[in-house]
Amino acid sequence: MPSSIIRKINGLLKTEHLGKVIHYFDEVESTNTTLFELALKGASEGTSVIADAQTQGKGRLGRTWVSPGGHNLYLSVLLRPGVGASESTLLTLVSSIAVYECLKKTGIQYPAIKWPNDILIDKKKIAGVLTEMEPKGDRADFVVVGIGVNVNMSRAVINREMGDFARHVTSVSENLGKEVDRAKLAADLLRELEEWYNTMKMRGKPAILKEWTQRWGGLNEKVRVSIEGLEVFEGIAQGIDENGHLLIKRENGEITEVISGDISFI
Ligand code: BT5
Repeated sequence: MPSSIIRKINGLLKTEHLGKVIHYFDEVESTNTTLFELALKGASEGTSVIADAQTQGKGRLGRTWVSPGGHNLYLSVLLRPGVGASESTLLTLVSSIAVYECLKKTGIQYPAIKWPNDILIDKKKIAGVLTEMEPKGDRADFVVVGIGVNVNMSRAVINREMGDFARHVTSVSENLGKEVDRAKLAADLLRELEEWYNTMKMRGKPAILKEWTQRWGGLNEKVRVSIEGLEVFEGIAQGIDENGHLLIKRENGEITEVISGDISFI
């Protein structure tokens, strides 16, 4: 993704704030790390970092986001929402809705959100969101929203890059049967993110929880919950509570709240 992409994104961008300043790199360790440093130096809300490749792309809980150059979108956006630190998890839900909507508008028919931060198509992962927050007292000083979208990876590239979990991974081009313009996708995604961020600010938490749940692929699904790689228990996914925590109904009827972890469908 050459740096002329920034000019192209600027030409296509329909936002008021997000992405008005974009820092582009051919390669970084992690766009989230780069943007976090800019944020600590006082970068303004909406400042974004895009890279063609990441050498240490981050997932949650110390995991890796496989980030080869030439194919995908690795985007981080700085938000200064002025909310309580605990409210900032809402931004993961906001970002997941934005990715979902962006993919739909790109022509993908059946995306689904998987708790807490994955976007799947046919149970294969096409995108992931990693939000990182800098606290200031009991407030969030800022939140870095990192979004990775598999855009133009062919099946051969996915197999080469993703190794053992290639069968659980897909891309936009694999689903549409054609490549898409990464600059346009980036501009569209920034637009969606701004729209849903504004929705959060104007309509509040209940609206976001409702919109997220409508796009969630897990309601009433039987799932296995694991925390830090340990298989913990099975149950039926019931929904999320007001903190965005997943509610699982166990066999004995008890409801367990999952704050952080992974689920797989069974
Ligand atoms: C995520 O973590 O899904 C968050 C991914 C966020 C990536 C973006 S890229 C821009 C910004 N800068 C960063 O450094 N990060 C963000 P998690 O739920 O923990 O999922 C990680 C798991 O997804 C891995 O353990 C793999 O199983 C799988 N995975 C890794 N790379 C993948 C890829 N490119 N496509 C699909 N699945 C992948």
